[in-house]
Amino acid sequence: RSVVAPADLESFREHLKKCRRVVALVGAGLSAASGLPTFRGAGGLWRTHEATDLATPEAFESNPDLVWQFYSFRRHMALKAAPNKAHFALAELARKNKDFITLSQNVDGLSQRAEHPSEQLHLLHGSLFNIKCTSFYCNYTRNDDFTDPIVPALAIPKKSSFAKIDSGKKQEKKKEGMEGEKRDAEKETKETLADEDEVASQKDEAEDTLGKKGVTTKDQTKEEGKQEDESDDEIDISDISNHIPNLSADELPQCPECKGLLRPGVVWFGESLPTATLEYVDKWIESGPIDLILVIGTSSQVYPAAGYVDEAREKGARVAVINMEPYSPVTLSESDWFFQGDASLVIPEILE
Ligand code: BJW
Ligand code: ZN
Repeated sequence: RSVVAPADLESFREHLKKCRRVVALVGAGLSAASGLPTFRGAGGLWRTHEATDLATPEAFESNPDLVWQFYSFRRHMALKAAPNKAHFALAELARKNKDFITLSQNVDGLSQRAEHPSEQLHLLHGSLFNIKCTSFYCNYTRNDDFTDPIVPALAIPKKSSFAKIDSGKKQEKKKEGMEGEKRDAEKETKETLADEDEVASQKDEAEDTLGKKGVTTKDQTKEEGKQEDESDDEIDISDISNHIPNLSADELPQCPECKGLLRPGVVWFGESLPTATLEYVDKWIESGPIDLILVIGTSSQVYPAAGYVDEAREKGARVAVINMEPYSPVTLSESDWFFQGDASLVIPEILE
């Protein structure tokens, strides 16, 4: 069953057939169907923190353990996720048309895992799987997409340990002098390591802690008329946030060369995008007329990425927006085509 209006589809495909130089600007919505949350809106909450508040050098400086726990969690989620049909369709388009490039704001590695030709994939905001040293004089950097958790202290606590914490808390309310049990539960949270059998439940719980289920569980279950699961119900977002363990500097990822603190190789607010990438993209945009820009699953609020839409338009590009919501800054009136829907369904259909 088609997810796009036939008239739109026809005129878009007609145009696409004639296109040579095509660019896709992609954002978090591309990976939403793979189960990874977006930044803004309902999914943009990690425990009680806004994802965008944690994506700053200031947050990392003042709270490296909190920010590392956020990124460790994101690495875990991304590794468990699989590329969806939109990642594969873009990779296929890249193989068919060497004049097509993807500018990705995503750091989740899913386009790479869909085998998007790397020379046509430009990572504007870095990668969760690149790790680099924060020491001023040290250039240590490595790509690491197999160590999860990256250090033991960053393992995602098991659901059972949250349950223990919560039941401990309940008893605490009833009885006085139960401090010991709570301390034990907290200790257990910290000591818990990821293990293979736990992967599925970790994913569920990961969604809980993200707020995807956690924030809305009660309302959603009521709406859907489902029986509330007792143990799910125990996990209250504000409780969980109280149990973000405080980790000391020596428990965080350390540089093997200078013992300095390592950080995720992503681009935070106020930081420059990778110079070589910016130069390549500028050159590509300047080097001739552009036929089409696909703006996929991005709120188009973050610069310089969002600015590429106007730059492409100035080079003659027609604009196709693919978004779940109609309110993105590049709206109906500014785009030549607007395909509302889940990118994982729309993209394979329009690029077919
Ligand atoms: C679906 C869907 C489904 C859901 N299917 N769709 C010019 C003007 C104003 C400000 C600036 C400017 N130039 C620079 C700035 C400052 C700043 C900036 O842009 N601020 C604005 C917020 C105002 N930019 C920077 O600081 C950049 N650096 C820079 O420019 O350096 C030089 C400089 C510095 C300071 C001043 C001036 C110059 C760096 C930006 C780095 C952004 N980093 C992050 C974090 C990366 C690491 C991490 O992942 O944690 O990148 S922030 C976050 O936002 C992340 C994302 O890549 C980025 C964009 O978000 P995205 O992908 O659009 O996600 P959402 O959640 O916003 O939207 C999802 C969309 O999908 C929604 O529309 C949904 O509807 C849709 N959707 N499900 C299709 N299934
Ligand atoms: Zn170092």
